[in-house]
Amino acid sequence: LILISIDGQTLEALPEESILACARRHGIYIPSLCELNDIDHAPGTCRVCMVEVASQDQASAPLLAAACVTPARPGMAVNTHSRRAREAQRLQVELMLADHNQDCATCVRHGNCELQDVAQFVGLHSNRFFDRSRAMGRTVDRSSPAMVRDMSKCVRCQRCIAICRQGQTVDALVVTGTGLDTAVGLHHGLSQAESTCVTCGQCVLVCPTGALGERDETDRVLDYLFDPEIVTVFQFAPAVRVGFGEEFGFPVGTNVEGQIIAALRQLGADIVLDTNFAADVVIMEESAELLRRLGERRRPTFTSCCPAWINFAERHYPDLLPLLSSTKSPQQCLGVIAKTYLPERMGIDPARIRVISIMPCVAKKDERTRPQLQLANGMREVDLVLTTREFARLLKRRGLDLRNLTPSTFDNPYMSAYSGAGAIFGTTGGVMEAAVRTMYRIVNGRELEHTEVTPLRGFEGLRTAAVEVGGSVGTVKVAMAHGLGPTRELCERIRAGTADFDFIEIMACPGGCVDGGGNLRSKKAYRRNALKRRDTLFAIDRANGVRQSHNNPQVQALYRDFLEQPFSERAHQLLHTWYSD
Ligand code: HC1
Ligand code: SF4
Repeated sequence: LILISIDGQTLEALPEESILACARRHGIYIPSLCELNDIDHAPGTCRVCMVEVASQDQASAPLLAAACVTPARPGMAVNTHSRRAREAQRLQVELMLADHNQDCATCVRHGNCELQDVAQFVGLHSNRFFDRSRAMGRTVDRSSPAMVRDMSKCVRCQRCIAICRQGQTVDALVVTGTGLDTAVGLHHGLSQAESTCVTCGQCVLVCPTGALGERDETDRVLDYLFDPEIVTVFQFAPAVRVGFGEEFGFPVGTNVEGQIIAALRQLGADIVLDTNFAADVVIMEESAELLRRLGERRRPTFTSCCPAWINFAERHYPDLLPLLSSTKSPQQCLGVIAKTYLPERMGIDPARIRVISIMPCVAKKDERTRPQLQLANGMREVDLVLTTREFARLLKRRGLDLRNLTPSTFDNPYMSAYSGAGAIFGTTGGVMEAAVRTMYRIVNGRELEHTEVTPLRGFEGLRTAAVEVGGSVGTVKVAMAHGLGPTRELCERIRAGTADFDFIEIMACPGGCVDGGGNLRSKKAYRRNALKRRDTLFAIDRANGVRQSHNNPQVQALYRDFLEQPFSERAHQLLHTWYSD
């Protein structure tokens, strides 16, 4: 038993526990900035968590110590807010702000910034050391179509390096320089676009300030909305409806699909469609493709709807690219269909259409700029992508509060209905389960008896299962990985020839899109809400009268009236693509 005293209270500490962790467990707040318990990160670099520590017998004078890296020892007496401790905490924040861009009012993290929080807590009212030229001389990297790295707002906490290196195993980021010139950069001095970064956005989720973020495109959306010549077509991803409500105070995992539709209409959207519809279309193509490849004994096939996974394959495992499914992602399929089939049905000039996606994802922004993802006339399939965060910003810029909106429903008769299978795309294992439901039907001519394929569900980083599809196909060996650490493990096994799978689902973000890198940012937290969001997706599936993609009546009409059948010449031309290193 380790007993210590913190602010006069005798408390029990766990073996190897730091003073900070012990205090937090007992509800005592010590300001901290660099550490992030959810990713086991306590580098001790910011030193905002300074406390005074004395031995209980007061044999020696108290020492100042950083609480995050000082283990609790029997008999310690810790004071978190003595004058000396408070002054040490304040000095650290003041030093940190000395070369920090102070344009807080215009920063995207304003009001949601951990640095602002600690500055308030320590009572810092002015800054004796601020050196504007040093702050503004830092790198702002805008080379990526998806992300911006603004080092004038970086506090060198190294959370981004930790998540990229240990979590995602991409290891794109590194500490550069020394002393006052210490910064975070890309390996070998490369720009973000040239580097091995895959724009998964996980570093954005853990950044405590506005140093990392997506490229903000809310103004461009407003331009489209206010241009009378343009027909705006919005789509939103499966996972957005279960993650977005939190920004407006709804409980975690609330389904706010109806409120999002209402908000888009209030914004002035001309047509509101659902990415879930396109997820059903993807299943039609991908199931047919998989069965065809199995017949040719080409295995395994990887899913290809996650753009950060595609980036990862291109930059880290280019030899595996031929194994990727050629079916485009739901985002892109929706864009293509909205610029071909939809205008034909609705009598709109396709040149007037702009497709805008709302995605819980940063990498979707660079996916839409891929040169191979354009229509034959050079039009982009998707014109703009907003992350969930930007969408929240957009609503606030227009004075809309989700809580004040009456939920609405989709009304487009061509591209907004979805099956339960399309809905579960947003969680790890969802694409696989949706594909199995349709493959079973193709092979056996009847529906799978147990629609919910529970062996495919779960949350471990890497899961495997054998699914009995029957007929000429027999058993299909599948694997599902989420997060790039487990993905790398699987890719290595495939390279080494020690993996035996037919079909592999990859989602680059741990948890899948429900915890994608474009989601709302929490302070001092990482990945706490994924399970509740996932459970709501499963509930949406269960409540849907149509559980299989092939039974979606609008998908059936699309094939009957336009595409003919999966892998028809037109389907191939519009809905399939290729990847190269
Ligand atoms: Fe996803 Fe997908 S599920 S990639 O995770 O295949 O972003 O939600 O929109 O395109 O449908 C994200 C989510 C999303 C695509 C679909
Ligand atoms: Fe690393 Fe992903 Fe951030 Fe790129 S976006 S630096 S890959 S964590």
